[in-house]
Amino acid sequence: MTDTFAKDVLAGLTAKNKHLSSKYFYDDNGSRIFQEIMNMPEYYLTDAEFEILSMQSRQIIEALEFSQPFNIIELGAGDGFKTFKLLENLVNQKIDFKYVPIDISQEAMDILTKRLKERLPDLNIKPQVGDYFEILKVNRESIYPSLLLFLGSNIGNYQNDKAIELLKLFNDNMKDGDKLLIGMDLKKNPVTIHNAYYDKHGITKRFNLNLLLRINRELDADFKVDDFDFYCHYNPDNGEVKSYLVSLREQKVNIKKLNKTIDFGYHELIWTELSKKYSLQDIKLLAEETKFKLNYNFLDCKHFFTDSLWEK
Ligand code: AVI
Repeated sequence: MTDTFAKDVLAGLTAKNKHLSSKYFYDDNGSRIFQEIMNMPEYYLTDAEFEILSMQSRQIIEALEFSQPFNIIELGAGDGFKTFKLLENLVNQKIDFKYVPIDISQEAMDILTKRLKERLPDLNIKPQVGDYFEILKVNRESIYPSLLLFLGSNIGNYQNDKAIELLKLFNDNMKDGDKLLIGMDLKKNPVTIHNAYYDKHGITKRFNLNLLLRINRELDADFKVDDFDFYCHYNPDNGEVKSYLVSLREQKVNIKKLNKTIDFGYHELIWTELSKKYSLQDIKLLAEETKFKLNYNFLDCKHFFTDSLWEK
């Protein structure tokens, strides 16, 4: 990771418009801050998706129309436990399925497996650590149907062309009739979205600044985090929340491992994250463009979020 991390940081900070990828937010400290974000009342996404998966699990299972046994493969499961209610419902109904959570973090997989085994001793769980696509390739050979889970609006962190590429890759690695349940945050009152990301407690600011601390630690840099601020903006016209770090003065930052000094102008921005919001029409078009059939949108009661069921 460090090699690609170094390369990406160098490319991003020497670009005309500086940028860093939000995929690098999630070191151990960043993952802990993200848990704090998910616990904030303003960050409605977590509660909305939890409501869908707990209140509508029966309808979701029925909509799969799968013969048994089948597989549930969760991409980027983390240790978040968000799928618990869905799994609990399946286990209680004595449905024959195998749960395959996939994540790059061994630690996250160990925690998730331990917690699930304690609470659902009858669950057939086969955790996998590694690259999604290597594992999905193996799944293609399975004689059983599969449901892929890509929850939490993770797709919203990809720029449109990358999101299309990723969804097409999912599609290529699925069998005809396999399903994808994909979590997507919906367009809504811009004030609600603004408050979820520009939070008054400054937790999202800490989440962003942690990336500079990570560069200091892993690439031997001398970012002074007090000399940077956080800004984010929701554009209701295109559904994009864009997050930035802002240099509070003209300054130089030395990154020893890159052998590079980076100049920052007064108020210069580093773009750190895209969090895209969708209309139901946007979702239909995205499914069509990536060769899926959209079967059903499972919405929460406020219509803030959807777990959208797609079929190959
Ligand atoms: C992980 N991802 C879907 C989150 C989001 O809402 O874009 C990450 C996040 N960034 C700021 N707050 C939460």
